[in-house]
Amino acid sequence: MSGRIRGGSAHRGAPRRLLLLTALALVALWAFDASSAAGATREYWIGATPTTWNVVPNGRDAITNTRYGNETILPTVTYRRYTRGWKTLLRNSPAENVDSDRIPGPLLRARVGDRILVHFKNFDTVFKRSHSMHFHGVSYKPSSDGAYLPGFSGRDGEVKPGQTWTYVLRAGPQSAGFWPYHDHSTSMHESLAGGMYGGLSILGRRERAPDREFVVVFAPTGDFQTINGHAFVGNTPVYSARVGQTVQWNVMAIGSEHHTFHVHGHRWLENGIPRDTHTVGPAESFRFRYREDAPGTWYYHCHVEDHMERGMIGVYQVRR
Ligand SMILES: [Cu+2]
Repeated sequence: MSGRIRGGSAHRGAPRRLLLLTALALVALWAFDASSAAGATREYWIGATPTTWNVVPNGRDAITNTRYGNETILPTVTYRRYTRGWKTLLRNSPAENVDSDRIPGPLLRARVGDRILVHFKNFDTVFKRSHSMHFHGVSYKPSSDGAYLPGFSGRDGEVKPGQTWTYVLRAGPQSAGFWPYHDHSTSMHESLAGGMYGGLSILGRRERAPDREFVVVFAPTGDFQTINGHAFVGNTPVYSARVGQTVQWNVMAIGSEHHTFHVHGHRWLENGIPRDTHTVGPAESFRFRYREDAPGTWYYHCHVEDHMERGMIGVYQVRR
């Protein structure tokens, strides 16, 4: 009897240890999850840098065979990516998008839970204007709003030539998606006309990155209607993918007009409904994904006809 009791108590000891170990493991797992939930810190070094931009580098509209001269070249200021401390200029985009090295600005990537530090320096020694960065889709204090508000805003909203500012942003649960950023200083109007805008691509906490990711910014540039600052097939970005890849398009509009994004030969689901067009107004943005299954050379363009004619059209190539 007593032996059975002893035995029993000996057996009760083992489950207790097991329980304790399980509890410890659960606490460790929770702590690990909490630390990953706290997210990473992502740092970007960006400059507002004077440049000369050609809206139609090859000098022609290949569809109508119209020729253009020097009227397509404009001096401007764009957002450019640098190494730490603004030591060396980098390409804004990876090589897959050879056309958008200055317009749009660098694609800022993050994941829900991350903190994003954007170190900004104004290198505008040509026009000598103040500049700033104002971000959609993320959380921040007023000192990282980047908007000039007379009598209230600080240096974040008017970074003068030679000055710097660090914007502190947080990607929260409502930040997953594609969002614009742009100059919101006193020179906002000239800056937006000249290409000072870019995008944030934020993944959900456990969302997988797509195989291919494209950025399309609809905006007027000079007398043209442009995609990433360029007009007409042969100048606008040529995007490519392979059958079987997950493709994500990030689309936004800047300016005073609405645009209708359309890609040929493809459809995607929005709230379960198949779509092949989607309208974006000023500073609106959207993203969508599909698994590529349509080999060929296709158009993507704004479907507002006047905009198409003035350059808002590009090529998308899908290989087997
Ligand atoms: Cu349009």
